[in-house]
Amino acid sequence: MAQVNVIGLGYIGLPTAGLLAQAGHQVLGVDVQAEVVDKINAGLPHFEEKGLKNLVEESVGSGLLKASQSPQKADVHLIIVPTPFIEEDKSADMSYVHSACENLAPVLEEGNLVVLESTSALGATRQDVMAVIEKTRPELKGKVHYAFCPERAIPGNTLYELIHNDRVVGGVNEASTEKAVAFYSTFIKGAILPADDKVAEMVKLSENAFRDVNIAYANELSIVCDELGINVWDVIRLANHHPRVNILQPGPGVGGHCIAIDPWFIVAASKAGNAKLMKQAREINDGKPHWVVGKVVEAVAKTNKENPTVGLLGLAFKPNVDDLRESPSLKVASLLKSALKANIIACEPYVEELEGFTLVSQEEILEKADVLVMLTDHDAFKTITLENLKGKQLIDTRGSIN
Ligand code: SAJ
Repeated sequence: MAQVNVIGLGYIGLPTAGLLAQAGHQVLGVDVQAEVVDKINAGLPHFEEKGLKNLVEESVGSGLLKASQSPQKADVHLIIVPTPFIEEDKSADMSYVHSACENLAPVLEEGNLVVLESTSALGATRQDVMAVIEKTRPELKGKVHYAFCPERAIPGNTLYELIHNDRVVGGVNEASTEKAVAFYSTFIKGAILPADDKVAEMVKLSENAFRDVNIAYANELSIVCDELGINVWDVIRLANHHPRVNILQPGPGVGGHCIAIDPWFIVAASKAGNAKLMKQAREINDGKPHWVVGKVVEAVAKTNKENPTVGLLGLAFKPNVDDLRESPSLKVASLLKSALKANIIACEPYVEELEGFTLVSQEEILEKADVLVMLTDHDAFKTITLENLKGKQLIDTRGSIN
């Protein structure tokens, strides 16, 4: 068993640190935020995720997981820090990765393994990790192993997916790949698939771009069907009976911090402009909230009321989570505020308060709304019946009510 530094204790870093400790490794979780470190040392996670509370309590209790603001000497160092999206030039902000590497460099020793897990632009393993470390510690050139190993876990089922999903591990040379494969095999039950760093980086981005392109197809189909007066939900349901067809679900757009962002890194990397389909898919999915707003504006006009009420169901980026990051539902809500004179109210069971919005209960929204817009189909909304919709206009972006 190894001594491991997990740098970055966020949505993936903390679960990974706990799972490593559970597998018997001695883990130091590193985070720049003192309050996060203190909480974890007290055995408490700082965010909600199924099973995480028990895992952190047990790992800290057994002495195998400790947290600190700075890394120590270890055999393996995993970098799992945020790489925020820079809207202006559609790039990844690698500054957290850079500072993680600068802090790590002084404790690194010959033979250590450094793995980048954060979603990154292509080339990051070499440019943003290896080169940054070698600048501070030139004497370690060629003596430290470097690899990229993207995570694939879905929020809401992170612990299960981290252990059971197959993982791609790409080293900067064969020895690095072998070392990383051997390490991940100590705690992952899925297959560990060897690659090189460039392939592994592209695998991560292309998985999310694949999904984005397929959702764009569903979103485009929904707009075409709407124009032609055809029920898209029936079309998809029936088309998917074909053994080789699996059309995804249209919605108000694509959100979250992964699928709506990663394809841009491929688009940016192809300087010759060859990533045409992926770029178009991004634009289709980003355009969907605007299309939904147009539909709501039309519906409001049809109410013939001077001051109608528009009720928005769900603001999170996908069902049954509290995450509002890059949420297309929230985008629709914000656009409607400037597009309409109407009263806008919203029901978001996973959020208590939200600046700039009037959040109400499901009961109240069903009572007051003249136009009801289904944006995020949380399970809680499954109780809504046709009876509830009498006298109202419905815009159902998820096809979950009609
Ligand atoms: N969506 C649709 N229609 C669909 C499926 C999804 O409109 O048929 C929308 C959702 O409502 C949401 C967005 O797409 O707004 C993304 O949701 P998601 O549940 O598909 O994915 P994420 O963003 O939560 O997680 C993704 C996953 N990647 C893939 O499925 C290829 C996850 O496995 C990755 O680990 C994660 O990105 C990541 O960290 O990259």
